[in-house]
Amino acid sequence: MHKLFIAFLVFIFPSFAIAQTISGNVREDNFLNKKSVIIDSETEKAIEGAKVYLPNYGFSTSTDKNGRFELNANIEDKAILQVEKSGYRPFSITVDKSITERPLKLGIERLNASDVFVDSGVYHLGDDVYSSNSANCYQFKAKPIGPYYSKKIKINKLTNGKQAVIVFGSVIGLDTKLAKELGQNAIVSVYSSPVEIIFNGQKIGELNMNGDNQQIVIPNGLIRGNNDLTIRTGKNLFQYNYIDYDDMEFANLRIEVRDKVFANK
Ligand SMILES: [Ca+2]
Repeated sequence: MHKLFIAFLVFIFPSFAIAQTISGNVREDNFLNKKSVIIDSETEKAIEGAKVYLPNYGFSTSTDKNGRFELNANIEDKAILQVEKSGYRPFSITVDKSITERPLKLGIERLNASDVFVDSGVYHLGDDVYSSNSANCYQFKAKPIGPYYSKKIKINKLTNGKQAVIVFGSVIGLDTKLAKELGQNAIVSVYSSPVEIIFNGQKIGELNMNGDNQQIVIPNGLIRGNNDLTIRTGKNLFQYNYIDYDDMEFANLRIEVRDKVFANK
């Protein structure tokens, strides 16, 4: 799992350079005496007084004057770690017990005027019924809000060459076919449909795997002044007697306006 985690980080790094897309960056640093550190991603200066949470373990702490913090929580499986500091974008990253042995250097970004919507909360979608082999199952402490998350969002008309992008800071607990193939859970034979992202009544994308900073572009033609965003969790495709929603959690949802990246030939 750790190898996969690193591979994902390597994968997202190039996109940072091209589109300034990710909400922070992560580097391993073995010289920190087992303390992780929070820095400003631009100036690389240590940030004092940032709040650090593990919502599913009921743990919270703050960084010291050198930006350092220690996790005195017994992390048994992957967990969402959240960082909050006023003037900065809420930041989250999925961690596991290796963080106590291999501390992290986390770069957080200043709030951006192009952030049109930010929800720093942790939401649990599903029905609270799940297998003990589910990805991250036992750490769901947030009460499920049901199969949907829904929000009304104002977006000003986009100028030429701009696009709006939905960013999921962290996603855990998905038991989709892809999550199973990637070894993100231990369920042998069954899987769920992906999470669907619905914008003004149209499905614009899916979440198929767990991980940080997953992004979905909103087609410009769908954007109005007032918009409906719905995130609907999947369901177990092998349970025919009743609906078994896939229990998952996401944190740090936001919508950013960015320069358009042209993918068409
Ligand atoms: Ca379920």
